[in-house]
Amino acid sequence: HNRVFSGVQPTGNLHLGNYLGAVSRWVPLQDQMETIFCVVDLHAITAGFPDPATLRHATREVTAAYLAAGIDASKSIIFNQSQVREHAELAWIFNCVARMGWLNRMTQFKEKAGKNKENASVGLFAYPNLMAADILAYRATHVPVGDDQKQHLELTRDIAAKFNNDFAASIKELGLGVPNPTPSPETPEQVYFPLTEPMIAGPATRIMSLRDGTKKMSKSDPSDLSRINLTDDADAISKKIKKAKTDPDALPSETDGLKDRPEADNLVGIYAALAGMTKQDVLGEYGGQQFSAFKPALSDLAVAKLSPMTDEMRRLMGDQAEIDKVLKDGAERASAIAEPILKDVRRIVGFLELR
Ligand code: AQP
Repeated sequence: HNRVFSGVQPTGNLHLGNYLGAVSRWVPLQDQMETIFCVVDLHAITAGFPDPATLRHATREVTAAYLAAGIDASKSIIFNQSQVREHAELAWIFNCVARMGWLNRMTQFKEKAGKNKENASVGLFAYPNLMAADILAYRATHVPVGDDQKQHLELTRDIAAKFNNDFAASIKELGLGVPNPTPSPETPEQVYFPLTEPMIAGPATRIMSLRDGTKKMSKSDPSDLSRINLTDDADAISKKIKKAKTDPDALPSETDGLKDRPEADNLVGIYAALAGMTKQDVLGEYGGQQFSAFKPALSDLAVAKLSPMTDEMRRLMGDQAEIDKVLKDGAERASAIAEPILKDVRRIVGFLELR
């Protein structure tokens, strides 16, 4: 059956890109499928260990953001990655499934490691294997993410396919497979892992920096003016939108007119996503107007949408015990799914069972 898995790293303030590209899109899925949402703290140490107190704070803050955005702990499993051991264990097995050549092609590693590749952590390089383990420890079928994660999702499918192939005989012998939903002469009849589908759609799959329309909005951008944080108050939001880079022209009346205007395209996309409209609808309303008129409208909309969430996050952060309880309960429910899957995987691979 359909099962959704997704997550966000506790590496700093969540921003509008994380919200529109990921978390906000998870909310309606809760009523359609089984949903599992993780705070991926094991990923948060790959680019250097944050200060331990900062990491603890960020883990709780991301949890608070999930809850404030409308993720409901009675409908979804909300948990913290390091509290479910199966992620790390399956990641190790996947380190031995994935090929160096596959990981060498990952553009995010190249971007994050920068010029100093020799000094990047091994964890940063192997990050996509851990992400595959996050998803496949639940045999999840769907992963809603922003556009930047597309390549990692393809790698997850490659890992699942290679595992299914390499262990086809063992899977069959143990009777642990399910019929291959996409049969072909080259693939086994019985498979263990699904080929997970990415869910990347809508006007906000890639929110760009407010300072540079060619760079994605990101937690690690040194300029705080480049992003709207979910913890920003109304004044900060207005100031950042006012200062957002634009070109001097009026907004076009058709989406075609946004080509080669990355900053305009980005602001229209943000408006569309926040209002639940298409970009064309936004241009139908604002086409022909100057940014001096559009920006205040965008500010008002952003404040109206985000401030109730910010208030709720602040309230939740005042009750640490409540957040920790949500995570504990979530970890128990997540483990109940992942433990039997890892038990199968150990048998498939040939590890002796503990008796
Ligand atoms: N700019 C973005 N537009 C749309 N979606 C985005 N996502 C991230 N940035 C944008 C989506 O948010 C989810 C969680 O991302 P993450 O925190 O796990 O890692 P990230 O993609 O590395 O996020 P950042 O904010 O860009 O952090 P840094 O600066 O550390 O790299 C994912 O679904 C992602 O697609």
